[in-house]
Amino acid sequence: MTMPLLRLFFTAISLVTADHIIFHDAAMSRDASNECVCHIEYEDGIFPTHVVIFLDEALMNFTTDTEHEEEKITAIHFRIVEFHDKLVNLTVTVKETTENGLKNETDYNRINDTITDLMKTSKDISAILNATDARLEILLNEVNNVSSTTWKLEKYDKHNVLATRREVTTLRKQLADCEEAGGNPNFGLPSAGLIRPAIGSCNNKTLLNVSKPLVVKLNWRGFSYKYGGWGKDFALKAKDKDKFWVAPLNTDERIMETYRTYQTYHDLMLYKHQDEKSLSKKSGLTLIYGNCGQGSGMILYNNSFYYNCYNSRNLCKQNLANNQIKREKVNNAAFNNQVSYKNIKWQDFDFAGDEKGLWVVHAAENSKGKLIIGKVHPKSLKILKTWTTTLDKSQVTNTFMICGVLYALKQVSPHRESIFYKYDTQTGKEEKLDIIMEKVSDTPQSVSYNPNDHKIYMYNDGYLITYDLLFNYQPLKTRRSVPSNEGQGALMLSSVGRTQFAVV
Ligand SMILES: *[C@@H]1O[C@H](CO)[C@@H](O)[C@H](O)[C@H]1NC(C)=O
Ligand SMILES: *[C@@H]1O[C@H](CO)[C@@H](O)[C@H](O)[C@H]1NC(C)=O
Ligand SMILES: *[C@@H]1O[C@H](CO)[C@@H](O)[C@H](O)[C@H]1NC(C)=O
Ligand SMILES: *[C@@H]1O[C@H](CO)[C@@H](O)[C@H](O)[C@H]1NC(C)=O
Ligand SMILES: *[C@@H]1O[C@H](CO)[C@@H](O)[C@H](O)[C@H]1NC(C)=O
Ligand SMILES: *[C@@H]1O[C@H](CO)[C@@H](O)[C@H](O)[C@H]1NC(C)=O
Ligand SMILES: *[C@@H]1O[C@H](CO)[C@@H](O)[C@H](O)[C@H]1NC(C)=O
Ligand SMILES: *[C@@H]1O[C@H](CO)[C@@H](O)[C@H](O)[C@H]1NC(C)=O
Ligand SMILES: CC(=O)N[C@H]1CO[C@H](CO)[C@@H](O)[C@@H]1O
Repeated sequence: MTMPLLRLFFTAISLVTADHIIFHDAAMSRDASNECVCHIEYEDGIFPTHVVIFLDEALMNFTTDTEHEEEKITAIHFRIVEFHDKLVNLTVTVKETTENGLKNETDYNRINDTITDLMKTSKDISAILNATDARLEILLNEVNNVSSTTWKLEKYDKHNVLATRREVTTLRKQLADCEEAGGNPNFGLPSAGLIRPAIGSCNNKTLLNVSKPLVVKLNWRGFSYKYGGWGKDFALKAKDKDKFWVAPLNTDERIMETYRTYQTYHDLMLYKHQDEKSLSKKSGLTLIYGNCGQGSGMILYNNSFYYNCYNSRNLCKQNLANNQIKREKVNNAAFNNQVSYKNIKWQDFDFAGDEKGLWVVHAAENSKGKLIIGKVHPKSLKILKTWTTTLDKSQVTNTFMICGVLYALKQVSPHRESIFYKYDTQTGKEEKLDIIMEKVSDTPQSVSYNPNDHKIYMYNDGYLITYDLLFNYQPLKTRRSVPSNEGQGALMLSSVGRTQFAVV
């Protein structure tokens, strides 16, 4: 008798905002070959992405409006001080006049002018106050509207997550029941199809596919800040692994002058409680950029921020705990936009953090622009070992590392990239592949893998985006008494984009 094989079908059918899972009503079924089968689909547009975009814009508007109102209030303050001074002077003059009498017409005119002036000032002030009141009321209404929208969003979100969890639990139970009914000798062990690849392990962690993109947010500086990077702490089991960072470059698309970190996803979503680091220094009237970053290859790794130092072939590292900056030169490395990625400026160096540690990707003056992978010592910033690939760095849009394997991207259309190449630093083997990654906009300025949640973080023309990963599943020999060819290709859903909202 052949044992029933457990299978989970995963069909993604959405465009950009795939974020809700629908489980088919039909009870767990068995197909012709006696397999337990259940279907999962992603449905488009359930999560109100448009509401998030509206909140983004409203928040941006508030910041501008509030600054505007503050300016007006400062102006009023000065006029009131002036009014007060004039009033004091008038009181003195009137007192003198009552004591000594009016001497002549000049005296009288002087007092008359002062009174007229005061009346005019008082009118101006009340007009400004009146206008400010009205404007403040509108602002207040808008704040109320936004907070109720935010509240709705959160409420929606919690329900969605809970519902999804309930569905997953039901599904697990159904699969277990089905497996048991088939007399599976592994009964009692977790269902094979639902095991996620272990965080930190590199056992057969071969990338097989990526999900649709999930647009998390626009960066905090706005639409015009098209270059930059974002993500979490990419060091395996980092102490603060839920901390987010967002680092938009200046609009010159070169200098990283400032970046922000957020302790929680909630804070990131609402742009709240940020810790902002400023890397430029003022000297008199000029700004000094020596400690600033250059290009979009930065990452946060083990609570330090790693980046290419401005105008140099140095690697820089800022310790978030004490703000201290350390730098180290990479001899012979191409720098200052000499060998960047394709259609991306100033990214001569690209950091990555994975299960195996800290990496930096670059090219060298004497490597004819070939992409070099360097293993970096996190403390000393020294490059411990390098691997030279056959790829032209300038022909690749971006790269990321998983378990010491470099994956490289190239553009196939404005909304699609292909992961077309990989290089294994363990074996020195290169391979071609073709995994399509959809984008919301043309250019992926920064693409990084996070070993702590198996997601890819992309900074896509100012939008912050994540992808879930599908790894190849290798059935364990002890798990099935009858090995099947089909098991080899079965997909495993490593994690679902929407679960991020559970952090709220
Ligand atoms: C990756 O998944 C998509 C569906 O999201 C599918 O159309 C595509 O064929 C898959 N690619 C590979 C290489 O399996
Ligand atoms: C933001 O301001 C712009 C310009 O004044 C306006 O068109 C837009 O509706 C505002 N957005 C929100 C969400 O208040
Ligand atoms: C008040 O009187 C003093 C002395 O006469 C003069 O210097 C000052 O400018 C006056 N202030 C105003 C606001 O007119
Ligand atoms: C008016 O009286 C003031 C002193 O109170 C004096 O300084 C001024 O010269 C007089 N003007 C005329 C036109 O007499
Ligand atoms: C007082 O000043 C106002 C404005 O300058 C003028 O219109 C008015 O005629 C003056 N009054 C006298 C009595 O001069
Ligand atoms: C204040 O504004 C209201 C309407 O906005 C207007 O009717 C009133 O005349 C204004 N008062 C002043 C002193 O400008
Ligand atoms: C709140 O904003 C939304 C989106 O612009 C709008 O449709 C709605 O009418 C607003 N509600 C109030 C009470 O202003
Ligand atoms: C992170 O830093 C701590 C000390 O601050 C160290 O013990 C740990 O090994 C580091 N982790 C990685 C992945 O480098
Ligand atoms: C570490 C590990 O589990 N490696 C296995 C990966 O899969 C191949 C077969 O596809 C095995 O031969 C390896 O032992």
